[in-house]
Amino acid sequence: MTWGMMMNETTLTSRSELLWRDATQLIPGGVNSPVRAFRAVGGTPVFFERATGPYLFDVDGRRYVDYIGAWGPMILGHANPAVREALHRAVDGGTVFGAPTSAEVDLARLIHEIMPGLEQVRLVNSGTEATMSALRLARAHTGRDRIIKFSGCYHGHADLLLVQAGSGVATLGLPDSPGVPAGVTANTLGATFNNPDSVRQMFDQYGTSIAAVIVEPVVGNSGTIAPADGFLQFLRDITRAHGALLVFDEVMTGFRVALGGAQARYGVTPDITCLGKIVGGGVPVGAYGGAATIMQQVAPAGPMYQAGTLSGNCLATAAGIATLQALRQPGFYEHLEALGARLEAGLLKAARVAGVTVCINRVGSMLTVFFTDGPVTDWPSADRSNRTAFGQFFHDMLSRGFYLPPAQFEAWFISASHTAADIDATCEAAADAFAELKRFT
Ligand code: KE4
Repeated sequence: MTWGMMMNETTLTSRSELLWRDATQLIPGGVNSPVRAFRAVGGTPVFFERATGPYLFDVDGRRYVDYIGAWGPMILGHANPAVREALHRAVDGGTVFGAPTSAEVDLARLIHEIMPGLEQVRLVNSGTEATMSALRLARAHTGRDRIIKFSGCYHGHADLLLVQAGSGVATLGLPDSPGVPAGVTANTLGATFNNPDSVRQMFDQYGTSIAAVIVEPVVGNSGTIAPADGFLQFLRDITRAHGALLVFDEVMTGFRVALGGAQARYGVTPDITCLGKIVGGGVPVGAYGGAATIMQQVAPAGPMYQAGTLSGNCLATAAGIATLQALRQPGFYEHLEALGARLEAGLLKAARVAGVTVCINRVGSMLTVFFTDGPVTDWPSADRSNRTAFGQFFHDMLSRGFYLPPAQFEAWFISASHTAADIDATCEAAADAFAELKRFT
């Protein structure tokens, strides 16, 4: 099969092409979130009409094994029966009241039980809202203005965080988005993940004016990058020593890399935790939380303002509660770990046999295949990946019925609904895709 034939095969999704033509006329870039537009890999995005378990079905009825999982939320798999039942029950009683409900208390209690460091938690509607609010809170609590973030980490699209971001910003090569005034990012300092000296330099220079360090404790938005031994504890120690707050952006890692998130997996408790994705079970939910002494700053308990019409709505709380309850089942994360290890081993073997150089980083059920020799420990090393090779691999796998994130700098996600047979079929397809790639490079 030639590369050209593969492209024809991939783009042989006629209804997708028709829909794409309308979408690009009516929606900026044809999508409601940039990374979906295939800009990094080329070709026409596939339009989907339904999903169940680990499978997506496109508008032409083709089935794909899904490794995006809606970019993280679908850890149980698509259309999970318990989540559907909870949503059906909720929707029959009304979707949102704009007034307190018991389900909001139940979800807050569940989050606290799973992540005890969140003595209090505020629900919002997206990960962006969670991180934006968390940093406003850190500034309010400390009375300081400066923030440290890490290159290649993406924390949503709030103005102050669109600096050296990862995910779609890195994919689209948008160094710093237009429309963000210089004054807004002037207090956002950039450091390098897994590089303590880059953080020390900032504190040496700006120590008493730094309100917080925000970090993806396991980076997902440069592709998957695990913290080096001791790095998270180093951040915990240096922020405490300088009176700054440590903010874990666990929008992706929360309930993903362990039930209690990265803070449980690595035994480091931040001052503020940001959540999203899984906590909503596929319905828009974000959250931020921490010690009551800090959260008491948040209106109406305190002066730091943050609000949201649909925060804690009945559908969000129903789906979130059903999802978190399912994650607490014994053996859930052991099962995900086994699937992740199986996929990693199978992909490494497939690449080795084909003679293709890749570096695979994995933490539990999130992983990334970098087309570089590695190791990949930070954004600069991730950035050396061969984007063209990734694009060819992506389209070959897509044509074989496997839907990977359409960008090198993203994480693949495995759900509890994936089977060993799905994993093995993925590795078999990858063996052929790597072999094809070898022919072109
Ligand atoms: P949302 O505002 O998209 O709900 O969350 C922003 C966010 C915050 N923090 C982390 C660690 C995140 O990964 C995200 C969003 N992740 C991207 C994928 N890398 C969402 C996909 C998209 O942008 O369409």
